[in-house]
Amino acid sequence: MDETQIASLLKSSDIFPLPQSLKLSYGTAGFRGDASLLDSTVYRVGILSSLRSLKLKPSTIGLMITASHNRVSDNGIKVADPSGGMLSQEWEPFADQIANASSPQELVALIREFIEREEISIGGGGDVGEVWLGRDTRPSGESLLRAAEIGVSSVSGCVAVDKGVLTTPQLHWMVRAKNKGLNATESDYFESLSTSFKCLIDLIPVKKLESSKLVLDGANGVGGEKMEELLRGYLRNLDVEVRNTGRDGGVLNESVGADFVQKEKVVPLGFGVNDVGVRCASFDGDADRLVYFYVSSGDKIELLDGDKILSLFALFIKEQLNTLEGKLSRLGVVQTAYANGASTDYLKGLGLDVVFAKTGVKHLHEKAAEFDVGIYFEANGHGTILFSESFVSLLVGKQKDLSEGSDEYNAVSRLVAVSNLINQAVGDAISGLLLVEVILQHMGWSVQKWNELYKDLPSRQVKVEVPDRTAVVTTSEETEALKPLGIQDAINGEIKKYKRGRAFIRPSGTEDVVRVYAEASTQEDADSLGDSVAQLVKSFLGSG
Ligand code: G16
Repeated sequence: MDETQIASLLKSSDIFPLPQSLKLSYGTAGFRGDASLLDSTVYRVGILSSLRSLKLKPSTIGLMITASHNRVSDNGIKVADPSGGMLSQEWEPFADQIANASSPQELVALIREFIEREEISIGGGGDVGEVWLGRDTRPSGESLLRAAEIGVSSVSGCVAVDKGVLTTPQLHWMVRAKNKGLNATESDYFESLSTSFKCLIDLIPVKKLESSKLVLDGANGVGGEKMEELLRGYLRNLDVEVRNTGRDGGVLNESVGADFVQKEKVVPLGFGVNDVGVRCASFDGDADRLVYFYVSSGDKIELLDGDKILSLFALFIKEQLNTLEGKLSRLGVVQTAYANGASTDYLKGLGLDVVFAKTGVKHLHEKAAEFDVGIYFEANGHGTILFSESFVSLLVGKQKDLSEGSDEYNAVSRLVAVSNLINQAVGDAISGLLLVEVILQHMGWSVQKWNELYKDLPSRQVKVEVPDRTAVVTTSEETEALKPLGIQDAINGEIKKYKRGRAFIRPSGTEDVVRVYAEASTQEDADSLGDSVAQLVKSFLGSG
């Protein structure tokens, strides 16, 4: 790193001093916190993204300004690697270090040491690193994006490209496409989704059900807006009414959106008794999560969460794979400890390989990629289907030898279309919604019929505010707490009191809380188990 580069970093980092006593951790999906404190963090992640781009040259990296499901006053950053997936976990410790560097000098020293270790050449001329920036609709997004731009361009040879307001999965999709040398604009994204959606609709053998209206809760965020754009410009015949677009004064994620609906299991604002029985869906703030629901009565809903979406997808994919001659593929599904026990039983009953990963799509994605077709979903609605490149090539090759219109030909065509429809980079509420819609039409199922695949075990989730959530340390699968000492024995004591009782605690990686999950054979028992475990958390860790 030459003197000019050092001077440039020192100068730009002076503009963004680290707020006093700010301690950040990369967390489940990148840095998050109160937006007013994040300028220095975003600027520094801008530098990191440039270094990543230079390291993996020639490649484009994505940097998304979003705090997803968190409240509107928060913001954060997600980084997309050239594959479109999350930033490699190997770089997270460096991200933590630079985000917490207390002075420009310390920051530069850390960068210098890192680029030497990683053998990244800066400013050698020729190599241009590129970072694509996107943001959600949060009011703080624009100024944070400017800080990211300064960070990116303070590394010699690197440029920032502002892609404007996007959903997180759109940016991941675009980064993946760009690095594969494909067309990578937002309209290419819409085009790819709508073309494969129409292809799947055309492949429905017999229309068993008239398509009915879907009502979408856009969480007052970017997803509703983008869904409307897709409907207006590409899928005019799809009957979707979008509510909670944010245009009518609603607040992002406040009593709306996938996180709210999935955790509270009540109707979001803007929905009510007039919607009883209607098929509804919710996105989260940056549209990487999707859940379905229908209003049963009053403010009560029947929730079809990520587990149920996973089950629907698994059933459909399995049906297509079974139609192919010969054993061509390994299909697997990935869940987390939050998966409802009934869903896991159902998936195992289908004869599927079910594996578990830690919370966080980065962990699930990695495991799903080990299969030819790997489906992963978190119960909160974040998930997708990964097709290995070799399997897609095999399908495309096979298609040429089959007679058009045969069952096998149609099954192969459906699988290829699904691989184009469903976002291969990351969980994507828009593409997930389109796939759910087409599968329901294919099966001839209403949302109620879909819900009957299995009955969820009653569950309860509680957030507990504590002085220091990092005092909770869990096993790698997050099902047992190793610290504070003694808490797991106390939790086990509570679990024993309930039929089909199951509970665990873990520190959130996106909010300053400890999460409690409880499951039991009745709702009353699940509530009671959840409350008593929350009490244990408070008594071991104190109240926040
Ligand atoms: C992020 C991650 C998800 C994770 C969620 C909650 O979602 O991408 O994988 O499930 O945070 O994580 P935690 O329980 O650690 O707070 P999002 O939609 O908020 O970006």
